[in-house]
Amino acid sequence: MSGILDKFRLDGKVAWITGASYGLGLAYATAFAEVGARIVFNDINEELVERGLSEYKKLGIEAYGAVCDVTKEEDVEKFVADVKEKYGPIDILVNNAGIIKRIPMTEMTLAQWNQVIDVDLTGPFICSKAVLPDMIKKGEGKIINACSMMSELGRETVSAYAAAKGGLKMLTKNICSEYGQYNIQCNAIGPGYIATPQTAPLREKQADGSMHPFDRFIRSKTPAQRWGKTEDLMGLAVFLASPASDFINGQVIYIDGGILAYIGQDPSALDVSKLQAEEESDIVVKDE
Ligand code: NAP
Ligand code: GCO
Repeated sequence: MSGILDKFRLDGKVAWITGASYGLGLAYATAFAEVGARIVFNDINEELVERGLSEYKKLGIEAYGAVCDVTKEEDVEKFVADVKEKYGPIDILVNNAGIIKRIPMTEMTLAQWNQVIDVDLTGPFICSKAVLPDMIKKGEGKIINACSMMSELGRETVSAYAAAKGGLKMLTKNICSEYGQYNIQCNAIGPGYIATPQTAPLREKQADGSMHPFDRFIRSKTPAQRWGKTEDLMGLAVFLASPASDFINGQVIYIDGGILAYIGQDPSALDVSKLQAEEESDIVVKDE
């Protein structure tokens, strides 16, 4: 009989993490590699793929990376076929690639709305559809979706993102419902506010050196009073990708330092002097 820790291993499994050149995707991939998986990833352009490949090399991980837009079905089918030819069928898919546009709904164009829905909701549909037939044949498979606080909560300026992440929660439940009979588990990770480039605009210091009001706000909403780190998500990712979670299906598990459990405190009451300064390296603002 194998021990409990063996159930968390991914030896011989092919794990595809979408949009995994940096940020949360890189963290998931790093964790999977540590427990034995073969890592394959895609990203939206050559520059990002190169950046990813050099990150994995630095970490001692032999990863396969290629350009592939998750919103383009032909690109995705080609990526999946190439991986199958090189390493065999994909055992684990993490639908990690995502974008956000922080624009008030009345100012958001239809094109901007569609772009967010395409990447954050239709992308996971396309990628899951591409890997499911081989998972069904094999009689096993794991799909992990990147949900969000916005799968449960609304907030000003993120209408398309919230609609997509709420939809992704239901796609998670539906994949579970349709394909659970083939020993395929589809669950989601719902990160709270994690320090990555995606959230850098919300943490940027003000011109006078003071905290960004949203930074103060989110710490006052988080019992842990800090932003999450990418490492905070690694354990759950391995669990959901591994046989240790074989009877968990259709769930969204939130890693949010307690945000969803807490009504929050008055932001002005936060003792800022006690809060740790964020790593400067996290504050790389991306265009929205
Ligand atoms: P990120 O830093 O923006 O990384 C996502 C990656 O996906 C980027 O490399 C991005 O490229 C790529 N991408 C964008 N569009 C793509 C497409 N059409 N095809 C392929 N790749 C594409 O995001 P993150 O902060 O690591 O977050 C990863 C996932 O977790 C996202 O789905 C995000 O919504 C979700 N999430 C993040 C947080 C958080 O606090 N950071 C919280 C909850 C949920 P570009 O850099 O060119 O956009
Ligand atoms: C925001 C967005 C994201 C968050 C995340 C929360 O509030 O601007 O919701 O930037 O990072 O998805 O889980």
